[in-house]
Amino acid sequence: MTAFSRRDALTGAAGLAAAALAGGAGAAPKRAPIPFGSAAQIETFRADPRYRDALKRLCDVIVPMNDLKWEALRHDRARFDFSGADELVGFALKNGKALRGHALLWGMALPPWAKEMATRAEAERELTRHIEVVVDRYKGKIATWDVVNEVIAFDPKPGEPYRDTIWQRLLGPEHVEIAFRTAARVDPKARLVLNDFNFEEAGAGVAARRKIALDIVRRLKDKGIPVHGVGMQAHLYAENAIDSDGVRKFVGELGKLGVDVEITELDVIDWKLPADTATRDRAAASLVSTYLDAVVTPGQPKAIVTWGLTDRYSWVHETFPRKDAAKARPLPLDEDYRPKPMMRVLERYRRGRG
Ligand code: 9MR
Repeated sequence: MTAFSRRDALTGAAGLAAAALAGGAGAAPKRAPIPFGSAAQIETFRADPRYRDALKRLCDVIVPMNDLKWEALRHDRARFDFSGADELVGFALKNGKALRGHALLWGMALPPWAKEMATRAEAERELTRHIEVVVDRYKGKIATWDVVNEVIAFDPKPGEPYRDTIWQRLLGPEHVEIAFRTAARVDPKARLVLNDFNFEEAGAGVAARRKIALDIVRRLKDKGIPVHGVGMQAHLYAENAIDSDGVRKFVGELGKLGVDVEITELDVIDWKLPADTATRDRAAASLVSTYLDAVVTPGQPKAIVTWGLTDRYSWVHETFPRKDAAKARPLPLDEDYRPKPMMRVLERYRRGRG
């Protein structure tokens, strides 16, 4: 297989499984099926057999939620700890799932020693070595990497496109290039992605974020550094409208630069919606449908990945607690693993009918 077709297939067996599904009973597919996946949290994966079963049953793609972060791999500076990552990668491969690796460079989830790095040389040495060791270990197993995560400033000021992180402070804008260049050198067949959040709302700040993503991709391409995709996290706030036009234009522009998108961390933050569960579930499904419609109009996302599968476990519970006693319902399955309306929307795309 050529590098292109391998990357293009992304999910191998998983893509074929989705294609087979698309050929099943019911309406004909409108487009190529889009592989569906979820992030998997190691503690829950170990403790809850129903969680493992849901990953097996529903996913084409699995993303270790936290175990490929520096905090997990590098708590000890001298030694890499691959225990959690190996367990999830092994499970995925055994069950014919594709893998996304998250994330080679991030300003957060760093061990204390990494936050104390003091010189440019030290940061470059550690970053390069980290990417060499990690990408090499999973070469041929992890097809896609979030090479950089959340490097774009939250609310960018003119002339300050990058988020203030240890990497930006010590290496300047070059941190992005070093990361992509190193990942490409170690696994030339891997699909390399710039992953970030909030490309979907209206407003000048979000428009600036989209422009910065386009600028980064353009600059990498101009320098001959491989970049294949932009990961749109899509933590969707239920109280905010989707800027469908803005999303369509963004995905279209990326396409012109020769870069695909993928949805990497989809969930719905429902803290401001009324407590009634049916109302919330309908609103979440409708928001996800509006969002995905905008993304697929100009593009064919390589994958749609949710940040967990069941409302039983989600970062949204702690980070966006509701004012009433109701529990957040951010994900496609409810607390008892029953599919919610959002799951039906996702299945449509997985079957090529979205
Ligand atoms: O869901 C993740 C949570 O379990 C971790 O404690 C946290 C810090 O590592 O990261 C969460 O995932 C984040 C992802 O890695 C990047 N985008 C935002 C996600 C939610 O915070």
